[in-house]
Amino acid sequence: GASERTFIMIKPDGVQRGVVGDIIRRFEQRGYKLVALKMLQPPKALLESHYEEHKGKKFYEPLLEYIGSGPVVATVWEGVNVITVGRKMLGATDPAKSEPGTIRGDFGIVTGRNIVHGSDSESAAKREIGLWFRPEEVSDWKHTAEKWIYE
Ligand code: YYY
Ligand code: MG
Repeated sequence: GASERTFIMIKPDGVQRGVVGDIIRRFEQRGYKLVALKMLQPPKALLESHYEEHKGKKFYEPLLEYIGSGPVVATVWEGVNVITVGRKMLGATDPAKSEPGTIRGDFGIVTGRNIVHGSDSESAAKREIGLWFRPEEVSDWKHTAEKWIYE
């Protein structure tokens, strides 16, 4: 598979629960490369764009209120299959259906407080990275361990 990038965001509940470091650790430990990171209080317009596919659904307004309620930690990770594997590391949307060992399965109980966001496709990843980061905020750097992570 080709190397790709995904957008992973630790939601305000993840920040409040004190699991920012744990979530970053899991991706680092797996071998993925951190290429962008920032904490911010997301403006409403950004969240409307980010969640535009859900506009009109019954959970849309509470979702925007929840994600906008405090600072989030926005990150971009790079590696082979990181979009699909990243989603597996997150677990199911509903933490009750997430396996233990996943982020949501280890830290969450209900869908409306599910700790973390991850892009679900290549097109979503591109779109979300572009929404949350300016190009110069994403670092190109060489992982010196790369030859020990990939064959
Ligand atoms: O991509 P993912 O976050 O796993 O789920 P989505 O179906 O895209 O929904 C986005 C977000 O909305 C979800 O993480 C929690 C919230 N949500 C909700 O509160 N209630 C639902 N029934 C569905 C989603
Ligand atoms: Mg989604």
